[in-house]
Amino acid sequence: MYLKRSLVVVLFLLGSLQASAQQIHVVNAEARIFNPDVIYVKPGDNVRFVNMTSHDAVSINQVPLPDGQVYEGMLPEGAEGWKSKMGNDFTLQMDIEGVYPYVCIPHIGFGMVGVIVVGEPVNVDAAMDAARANLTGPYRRLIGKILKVQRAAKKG
Ligand SMILES: [Cu+2]
Repeated sequence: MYLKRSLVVVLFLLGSLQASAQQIHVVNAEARIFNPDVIYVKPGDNVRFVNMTSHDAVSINQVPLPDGQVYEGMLPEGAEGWKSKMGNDFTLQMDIEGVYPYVCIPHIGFGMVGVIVVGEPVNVDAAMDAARANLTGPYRRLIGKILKVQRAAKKG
């Protein structure tokens, strides 16, 4: 009896540790925007994209450009990024610290873009330099979002 109760207590404690260690954050695709457009999470947290019926979400380094090129230098070192399936809700686990600019390809012309910030925005200055130097056409919409993160980081 006593042993059983202790086991329940231990399991409960493990459960709450797990809950506090890993949070799920939701990004809602609303018409032509991601809400919130900039989201701050901790390393190990999940980010869930919902209402993605007519949208996708693609990290800027995985956007297929017409000439076979890709945009580099805007994700943290070692981060692979992601490319969601058009129309599908999905969940990311964010492990590597830094900023992750991303876009909805069908609605890039409307400025449907966002940034995920994991822990400290360690690469925000590099991301901004790369964005200003390399982004073309409607993808330059990301500059304003990265700027938002950069300004918040400077305020401390
Ligand atoms: Cu969209």
